[in-house]
Amino acid sequence: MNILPGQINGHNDLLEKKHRRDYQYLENKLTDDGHDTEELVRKIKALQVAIPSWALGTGGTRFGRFPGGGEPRNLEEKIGDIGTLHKLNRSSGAISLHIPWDIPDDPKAILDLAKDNDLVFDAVNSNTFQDQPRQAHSYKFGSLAHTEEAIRDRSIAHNLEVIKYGELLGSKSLTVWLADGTCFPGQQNFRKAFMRTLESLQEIYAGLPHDWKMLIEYKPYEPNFYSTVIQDWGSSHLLAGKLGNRAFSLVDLGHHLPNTNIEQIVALLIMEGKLGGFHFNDSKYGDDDLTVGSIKPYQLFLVFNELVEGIENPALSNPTPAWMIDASHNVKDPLEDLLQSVEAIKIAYARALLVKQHELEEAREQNDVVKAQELLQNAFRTDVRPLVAEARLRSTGALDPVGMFRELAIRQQLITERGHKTISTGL
Ligand code: PSV
Ligand code: MN
Ligand code: MN
Repeated sequence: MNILPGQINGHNDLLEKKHRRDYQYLENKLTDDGHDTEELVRKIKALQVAIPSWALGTGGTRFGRFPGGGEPRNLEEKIGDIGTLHKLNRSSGAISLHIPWDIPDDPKAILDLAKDNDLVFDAVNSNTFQDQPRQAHSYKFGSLAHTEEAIRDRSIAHNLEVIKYGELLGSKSLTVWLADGTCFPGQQNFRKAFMRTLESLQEIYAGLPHDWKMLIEYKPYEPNFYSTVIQDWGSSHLLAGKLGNRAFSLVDLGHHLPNTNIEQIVALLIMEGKLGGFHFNDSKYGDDDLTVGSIKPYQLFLVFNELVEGIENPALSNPTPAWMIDASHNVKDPLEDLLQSVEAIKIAYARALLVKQHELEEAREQNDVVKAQELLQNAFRTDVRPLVAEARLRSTGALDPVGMFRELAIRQQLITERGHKTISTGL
């Protein structure tokens, strides 16, 4: 979808008067409160959140899928869709590929197309949870943790192949999420399965380019429902620690049991310099991949508070994590949902930037519980939307990305171009 700068300017012209009023009010308030608004805008502008290639089509559930039409039919069209998002919000400038769902048959052409759309390739994701057509070995009973060496070897080879594709596209990290685990007590020896996983990961790590990271994702259940080999941050951290300094844990917000204190996990992983990646979504019951910020915005803010404090703290040396949205839905337009997701992430980030870290630390030292809570909630209760909009405006994005998506009838245009019934891969 070609969106012309003139169209964005036209949209912004209509909204700018109101935006200026709102921004002026917030700018005065924040300046009075001791914040440097220019610095805040600069930081918000710099935040880029990768879009996974599997989030552009309707995800569906095991009970059915209700595609909305005009969904991308191949990698080229997926890149086109992410390019559209990026033009609108200027914060979706990276794509995360899943192999073999999105094999770049002509990597050079794909790279050029991504460049034309102002996109870079973020982490590449391997897939050893689904059998592919004509695959000799089945992942039914696991992949990197499988009891059979031939299947472990096949899984290792797949990961190494994914790295090769990533290298051609300029990616710098491999994300490993495993479905390996069990559905029934007694099915597996926990320690042996873990050790087999470690050994397999060691072989992949040996093939990791020197400037790459390996990101190890954990998940407590699904598709296995009794145990998973990498069930929690402890298991992931254990593996990352044993592998070496280019291996990190990846936190996916949806991969925790209800009420887990995710912000505390983030704080400790950053303390260890081992938080490598972050997947955003939200959930009410489980890993149901709802839109980030739609259910627990305060939790998201608290997580960002740890991320901001941890990453900006000169005493700590955690690298900036790879940010990615990891959600797909059945009832929303996927592109509108991604615009909402990026906006929710930026709002949480902007609010976290308002936390007065020194004062918070002082309150903590003095056990002033009320003051600590006030400091956090003052930041959380600030309506930062004009700040986020200002950052977008200054990056040549649209003041109201979802509004503009609708004004331009982008979905209708995609349906005209691609048709109502399209097949796209995705979870
Ligand atoms: C499955 O839970 C999952 O959503 C993981 O979070 C991965 O990041 C993603 O699929 C792709 O492998
Ligand atoms: Mn994930
Ligand atoms: Mn997930």
